[in-house]
Amino acid sequence: MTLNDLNRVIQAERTSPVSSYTEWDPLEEVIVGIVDGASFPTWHMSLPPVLPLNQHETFRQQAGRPFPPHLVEAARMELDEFVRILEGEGVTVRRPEPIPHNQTYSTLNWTSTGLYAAMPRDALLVVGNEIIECPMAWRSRYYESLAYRPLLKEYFRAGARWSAGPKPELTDQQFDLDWADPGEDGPTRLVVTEFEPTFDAADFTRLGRDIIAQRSNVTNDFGIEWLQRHLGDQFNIHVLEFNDPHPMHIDATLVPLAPGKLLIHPERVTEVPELFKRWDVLRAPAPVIPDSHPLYMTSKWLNMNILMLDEERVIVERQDEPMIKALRNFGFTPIPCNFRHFNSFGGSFHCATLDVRRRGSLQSYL
Ligand code: DAV
Repeated sequence: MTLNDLNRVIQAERTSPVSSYTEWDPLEEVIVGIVDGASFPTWHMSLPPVLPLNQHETFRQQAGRPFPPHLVEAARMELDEFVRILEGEGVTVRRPEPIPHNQTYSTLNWTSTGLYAAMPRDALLVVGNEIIECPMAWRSRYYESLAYRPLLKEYFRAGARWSAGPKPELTDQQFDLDWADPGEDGPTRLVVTEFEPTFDAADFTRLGRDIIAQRSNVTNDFGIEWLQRHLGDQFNIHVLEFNDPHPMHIDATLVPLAPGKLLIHPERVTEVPELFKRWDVLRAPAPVIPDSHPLYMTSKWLNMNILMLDEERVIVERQDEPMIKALRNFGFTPIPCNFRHFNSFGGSFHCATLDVRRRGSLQSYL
């Protein structure tokens, strides 16, 4: 074997189709979710701690049935526009496979139907060249990662590392059966217990060697500890607490945009965390989604749930003029895309994507 051959072998071993350390390195490949078969999940006590109050009755009544077809169709068209924009910006876009979300499945202890494969950000976590299937706390999301299995197998074969958190049993012991709403001003009370590790990837945000996490109604200390030990000493997970009585997912609360630039929720983040003391901070402008627009699963602060294509370009909701203006003034180049109908399903551009590959290497930014 010549030295050239040897170099080629070493190079092949080093390349992985999965490689992403931050939320802002130049984006090369992304998974965009799909709304096919999106279905109201089987009702469970893990839902009310995070669903808007005015949706509880709808979710109880519609459990196991499809979301309204005209809303699903409108969201699908917006996803198609989003994909065209990403491809136009030079990003490779991949999609999951549709799976039957309204089919009843069971474990040894319980039965449920599913939800959707619209939010790859929740189910899968990319850290470096590794892609991790998350041990999600909702019974309705137990098999969600199956929609991504064809991609996971392909990435693994091409050199990525592929792993999964310990599959939780999600028995009643996993949930605080006495959970009662603490109210908007009450102390945060989380519905998930420490019975087994659970986490959603969207409770983590990546800044190279440092990863910011929050405990939430789906992410417990056990899950965060599992992830820290799994990732090893190269990474440092910092757990922060916010002024959010119903936490689920950090990506409408604390959003690192680029090195030294942080977007924060003006009410949930009352004081800039010590870690970010040297960063420039943008307080998110108030969201503009009208009250008449259905939001099944979240607050209106999805306006913060943006996707960075690199340290300048950022995808923003087309009708969200205050956010477009604020980001431009903060030094970014906003690229508008219609996404309000997709928002109805519980996320925006960050939730709807998983950045599989960004050009860049492991660095420290804090
Ligand atoms: O503001 O209701 C949205 C997070 C979506 N992953 C909120 C949280």
